[in-house]
Amino acid sequence: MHGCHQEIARWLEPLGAHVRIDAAGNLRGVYPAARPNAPRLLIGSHLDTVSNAGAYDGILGVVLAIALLEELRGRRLPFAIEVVGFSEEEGVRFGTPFIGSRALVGGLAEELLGVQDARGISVRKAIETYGLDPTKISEAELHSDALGYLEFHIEQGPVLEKLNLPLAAVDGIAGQSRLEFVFLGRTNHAGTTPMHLRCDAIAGAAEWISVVERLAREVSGLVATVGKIEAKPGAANVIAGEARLTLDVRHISDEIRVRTVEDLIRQAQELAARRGLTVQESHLLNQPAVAMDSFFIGQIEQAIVQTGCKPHRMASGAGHDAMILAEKVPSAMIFLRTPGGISHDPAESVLQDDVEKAIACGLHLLNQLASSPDFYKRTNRA
Ligand code: HGY
Ligand code: MN
Ligand code: MN
Repeated sequence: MHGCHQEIARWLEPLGAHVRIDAAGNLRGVYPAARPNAPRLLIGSHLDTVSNAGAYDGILGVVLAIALLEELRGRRLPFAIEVVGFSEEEGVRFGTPFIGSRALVGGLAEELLGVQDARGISVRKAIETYGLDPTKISEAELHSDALGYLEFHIEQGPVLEKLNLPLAAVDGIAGQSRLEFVFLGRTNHAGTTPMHLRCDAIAGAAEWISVVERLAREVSGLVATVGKIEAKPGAANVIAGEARLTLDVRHISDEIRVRTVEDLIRQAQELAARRGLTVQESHLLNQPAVAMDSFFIGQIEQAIVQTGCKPHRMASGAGHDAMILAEKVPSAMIFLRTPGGISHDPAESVLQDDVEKAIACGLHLLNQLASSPDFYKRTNRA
């Protein structure tokens, strides 16, 4: 991340932006306005990735923000532009997403700083090891001069490709629940233990995983994923005594999502009891669905039309920092088509022509906002 921040600073500073890394590890690059003490518009995305990721999820939103500054060719607007590269949006290392963006809305709670990674290193320790001071996290918070937040991001799904559209305005982001389940049975010998005398944690977890998939297939718009499973002791000739797995549930309706999680917890407990297992679940995230800002959505659609493309509105199944920023400032997203709908994989890609259209759309958007009296009337929701 040090190297990534240095590279991005090398792109931003020649454009006249002042770059710093805040105490939550977010890159903050401010491109000044035409006059001092002007309000600011934030444009950015996250710089971290999932393991074995593609090359566009997150970073494309930061690079597009920098490309817009380049396209301004030194022109200053009535508002400053703050390019933000968020840390820890994916939640891979600490199990909890949106750590960097929470710092901007004052949501980086004390207990989150204590959460540890697989090696027992806490968020607080990781911040110190990077060379930052976790006691200064409150300084990362947005001030009342923030007019809003825009995020360019790949769709990460098949919708725009099916519609043969390059760009879309996001009108809402699905809520997401993340939990960890631990099924506990009894380790035993694979050769000498008859089937009816087993308390097999992996077999129990496997039965429950098929329940997760079946339930999600039955509810429209619901997705549920067991993305990680670890078994102990993990030997071919030993019946597993422990199976630890993650659950990710998403839906645009919070009521359906929460009810699904409750149902899956109940079914895990019933199945465990039937198999002589115990099961413990821990809640890692309960992120409500978030609507994007209607003024921005209208402005984005207008800019898409100006770019010569057909406007389209859609919800995002993926979570984004915009859903955290929306707690404090009007926020919105512009999606770019994802060829093959493939993401969170090295095969993730974008079409260069779509990226050019995204830059043109972003420039139309900046010019629209620069001349919009309504834009300046907006105030922080803080
Ligand atoms: O998992 C997600 O929704 C996103 O990629 N952070
Ligand atoms: Mn992602
Ligand atoms: Mn992302």
